[in-house]
Amino acid sequence: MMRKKLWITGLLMPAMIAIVLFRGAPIVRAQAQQSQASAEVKIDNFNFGPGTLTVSLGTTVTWINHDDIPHNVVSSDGVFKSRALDTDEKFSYTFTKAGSFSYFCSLHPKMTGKVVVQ
Ligand SMILES: [Cu+2]
Repeated sequence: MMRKKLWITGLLMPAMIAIVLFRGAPIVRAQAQQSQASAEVKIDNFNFGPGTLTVSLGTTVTWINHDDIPHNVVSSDGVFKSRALDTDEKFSYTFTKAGSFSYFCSLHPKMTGKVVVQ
């Protein structure tokens, strides 16, 4: 009887600790994402600046059009796509996967840029 009780305790305790640990993990991750940085790409004189932007995972990148004509921001791999941005309009995208993301303006395909997510 005594041995059986000990055996159950020995099995249940690690299981309960594991549940507590696994339950706690997503909360920590959510808080980490909320404190992530943001970055900015300026669209000016038919250029994306900086042309290559390097950010950490979870960063929200905002493109702002400073030109007098509309531009958009279109991912080469279909990851994100903005509508046409008029002067001073913004488009934001949060990068949740690591990698290199090339993009362009589909109104002026020679306008290209890249976001590197580490
Ligand atoms: Cu453009």
